Amino acid sequence: MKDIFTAPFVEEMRNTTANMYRLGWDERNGGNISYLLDEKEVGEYLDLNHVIRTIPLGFDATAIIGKIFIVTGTGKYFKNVDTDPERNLGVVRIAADGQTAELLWGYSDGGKFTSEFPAHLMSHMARLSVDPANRVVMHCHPTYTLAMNYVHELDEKKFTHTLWEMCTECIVVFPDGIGVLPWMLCGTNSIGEATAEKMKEFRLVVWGMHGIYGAGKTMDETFGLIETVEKAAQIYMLTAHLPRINTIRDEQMKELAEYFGVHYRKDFLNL
Ligand code: 2HA
Ligand code: ZN
Repeated sequence: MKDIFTAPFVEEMRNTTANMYRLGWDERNGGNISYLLDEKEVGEYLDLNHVIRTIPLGFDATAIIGKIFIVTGTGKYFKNVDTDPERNLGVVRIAADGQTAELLWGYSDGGKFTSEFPAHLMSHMARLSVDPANRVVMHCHPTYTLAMNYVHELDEKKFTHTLWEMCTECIVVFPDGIGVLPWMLCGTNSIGEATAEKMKEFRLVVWGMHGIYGAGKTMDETFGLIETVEKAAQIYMLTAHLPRINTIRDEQMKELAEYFGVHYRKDFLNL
């Protein structure tokens, strides 16, 4: 059996959480990541027949029975994942009853997965239904994106359009746009269901006045989506109070999307 501390998926979780913390997106216990793993790969590092303990999920995950995830722990700080991954992360498998998670590794202080695990798993199910290659769901509190929530209408079309205007590459990076939810109570199944509903349509979902969710095939894709939104939101917050002299026009965004061959939300442009 190989050493789990050398597993690429553990390394990716360590690097990504450290990066997100360094960028100021994950203060205190803010943020969470779940990463769908390949059973064969996990089997090289862990005995798949050895369940440390079981943890109730609190909702029905029948659609993903047997799937294995590495997930950040509840109350844990991204700041600390790199130095103590076994305490701050866990590898869990959805049990045959679809109602419990089987802990295969981690949460070494008796902890459990993030309180946002319902939103994560429901989002995984929603993304997998439209993209079978989806692996990652990521949540964080990026500073400028959050700041923008207070001064910009929380409307999907308007929010997406404003961000597309802020950097030339935005419409190419997230042509599917951004779903927006109003402020809702976090940690609940209801916000999970609402997020998953949006995830059928979008890889990015803003939680009004809270943060953002991203989903993708790889850690890089998912991180890159949020990073691009955050960059655009930063440009917006640096310029929103100043007279606008230049802008990227809708015809230019259309030109970009067509040149790069992306399927974009035509209804989010005003043409
Ligand atoms: O886990 O970010 O939304 C901490 C959070 C909750
Ligand atoms: Zn949060």
